[in-house]
Amino acid sequence: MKLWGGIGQMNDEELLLGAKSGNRRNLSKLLSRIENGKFSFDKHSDVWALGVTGPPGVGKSTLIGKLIERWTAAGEKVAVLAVDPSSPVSGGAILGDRLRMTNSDIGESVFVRSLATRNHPGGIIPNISDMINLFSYCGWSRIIIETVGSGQSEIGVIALANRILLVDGPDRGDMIQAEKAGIMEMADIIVVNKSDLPRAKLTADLISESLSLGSVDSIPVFVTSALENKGIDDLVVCLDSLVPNESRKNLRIRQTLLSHWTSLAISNPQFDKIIIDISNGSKSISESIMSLIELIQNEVKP
Ligand SMILES: Nc1nc2c(ncn2[C@@H]2O[C@H](COP(=O)(O)OP(=O)(O)OP(=O)(O)O)[C@@H](O)[C@H]2O)c(=O)[nH]1
Ligand SMILES: [Mg+2]
Repeated sequence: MKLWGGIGQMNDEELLLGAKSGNRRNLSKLLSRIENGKFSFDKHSDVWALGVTGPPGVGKSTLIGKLIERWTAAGEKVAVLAVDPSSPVSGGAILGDRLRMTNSDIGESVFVRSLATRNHPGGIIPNISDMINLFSYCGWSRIIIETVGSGQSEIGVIALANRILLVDGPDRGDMIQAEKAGIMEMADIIVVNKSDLPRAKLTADLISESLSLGSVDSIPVFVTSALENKGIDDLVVCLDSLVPNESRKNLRIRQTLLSHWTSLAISNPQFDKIIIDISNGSKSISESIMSLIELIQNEVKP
């Protein structure tokens, strides 16, 4: 029998075998190896991944908690990747702990992993797609990625999912950011949460209206209260029957490509030096881009 401490010595194949048969510690270890660039897993399977994004504090984690309850009750295994969870109550690991504490059956079918972008150059976590593939390979049938905000790196992350849910609060102002950032174009479903507060319905109507004016084809807009458990069942039905949209696929690939490219550039050890070269006039922007391409090429070569 292996001692607990032995897990660090296990090779990738041993860990993978355990993770596939339900060993959470093995899965966790492999996720760390992926995060640290020590293991890659690009085996494609029929992945079901949902990106959940939206402005801070609109109730994304609370809503995800409700989705988890519904899905685990229906026999699904739900994995959550919480990128930069900021909510002390429901974010990241605490969400998982709470679910495990309240219902051990649910706990077994839920896996929550927090990822901090501050640990990575340029705020971009590489290889999240490998994590998604790994979850799927290990039998996790619902994979959720939560991000907050609408910066380039968040969009790059969310675009890795093949379904996107944009969550807004009852205050319309926040959503404008998402529109500007182009997240709305990638969203398959929009939810206005906190319907127990005034203006949520009005906000949903305004969003539907602005969608019908634009070029975006019909995106369902739901109104929910995660707090009062309202509107969740309809949302789950819609999510379950959602077929990944082909026309949005290229938009997502575009975002993924851009964020990976940025990540490669920023994480290059010469990046800061190149900036100094531009700053003191010894290199032009186009010369610097050529240098970067060359550096990246040499790095990527086996
Ligand atoms: N009134 C009301 N409050 C809600 C609802 N859903 C969530 N909240 C509250 O809103 C606050 C933020 O909820 P979170 O679920 O952490 O929101 P979030 O969008 O995940 O937050 P970040 O990850 O920090 O961006 C908490 O105090 C929740 O209890 C809702 O439907 N109605
Ligand atoms: Mg959250």
